[in-house]
Amino acid sequence: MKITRATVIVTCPGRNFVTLKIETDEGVYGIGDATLNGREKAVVAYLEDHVIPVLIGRDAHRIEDIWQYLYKGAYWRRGPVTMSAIAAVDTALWDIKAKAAGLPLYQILGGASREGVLVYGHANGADIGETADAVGRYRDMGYRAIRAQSGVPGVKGAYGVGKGGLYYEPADSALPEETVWSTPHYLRHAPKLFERLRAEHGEEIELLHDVHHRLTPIEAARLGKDLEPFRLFWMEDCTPAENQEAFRLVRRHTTTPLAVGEIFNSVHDCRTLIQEQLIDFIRTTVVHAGGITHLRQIAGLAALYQVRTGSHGATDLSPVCMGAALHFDLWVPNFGIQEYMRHTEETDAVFPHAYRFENGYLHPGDTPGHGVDIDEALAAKYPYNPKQLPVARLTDGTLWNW
Ligand code: EZ4
Ligand code: CO
Repeated sequence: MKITRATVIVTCPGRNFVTLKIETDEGVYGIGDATLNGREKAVVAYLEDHVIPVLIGRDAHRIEDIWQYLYKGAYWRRGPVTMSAIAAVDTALWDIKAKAAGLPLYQILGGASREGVLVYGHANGADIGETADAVGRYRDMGYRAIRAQSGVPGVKGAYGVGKGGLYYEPADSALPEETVWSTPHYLRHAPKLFERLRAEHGEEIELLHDVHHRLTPIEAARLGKDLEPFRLFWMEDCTPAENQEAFRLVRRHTTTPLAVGEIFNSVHDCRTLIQEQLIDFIRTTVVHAGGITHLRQIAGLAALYQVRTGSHGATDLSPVCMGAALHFDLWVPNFGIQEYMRHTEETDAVFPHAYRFENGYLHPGDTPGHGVDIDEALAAKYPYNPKQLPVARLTDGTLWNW
């Protein structure tokens, strides 16, 4: 089955998405997500200028060989742009293989290991009361696991606080918005949030929290300890992880489970974290970590060390990524949880999909392939609209980690 054509589709039904479509001489086509939030055009150029020309004429069934060709053949390995481009090709090829076999993708990977994919939603609020109410709304919708973030007194524009409603979108400005960060205020506030959530919502609901890289290792250790009474499912990205050894310090001090990896793009970004069992959940995704092929390798390493998966699933990962991720999640033996931020109705209309939410679980559906398509005519009605993520500065002006 020869690849005859590949095209990149950029669309902005509320936010920007980049999709790769690969067509074959047998009429079967596949799609893959290539969205890199705030850096979309870099991946578009990488695909159009450097990847698509070498794909034409190759056998679409040779997924592994094409992956190796794009990774080793580029000479320049890894990095978010390269790995998102490779991921898009890989996802589209798995879609094609499963469609050609007439099977949903999870069957090709090894079949279902569970009945559904446990997901967590996002409860945000300007203060603790609003967040507690938002948790209630997610419980009413059937969610069994909920991430909770709230505004922090003394901090303007804390991470994860929406502008109203259930929808949260951090990349909403043509040039990066400047926010202010105060660690002392946050460290005093966060345990109060979870104390209130446990008092109001009980022990049964799983609660998660995203620190979004704001703390130093010893501050993260302190927060982990302070959150222990509230039994979090995980504390995410408590400190930047380029230095994987930094997590040794956090780990030594707290039993709060740790999750990291949404900005990783390769198994080498998490090798030490996994092998030294410094984390409990690895958050690498289909789109940013080289596709199903590479994610499978990361999950395989993690399984040896009882680290479970907890893939990133924010709104900047398109429904195409979500569909592929759900097939992966249904199969992967060491599955933990899947993040699920609901897309807007406009986005769902551009990307018709087979996956569905029921009682706190997502199901990928049984449509052959990964079950997500793109309505190209509708996509064309939403032109690219440049948006970037915010930056954060400490109160004295020092640039910090957003
Ligand atoms: O800030 O996806 O866990 N979710 C997150 C997200 C990220 C965005 C960055 O593109 O941290 O909200
Ligand atoms: Co996060």
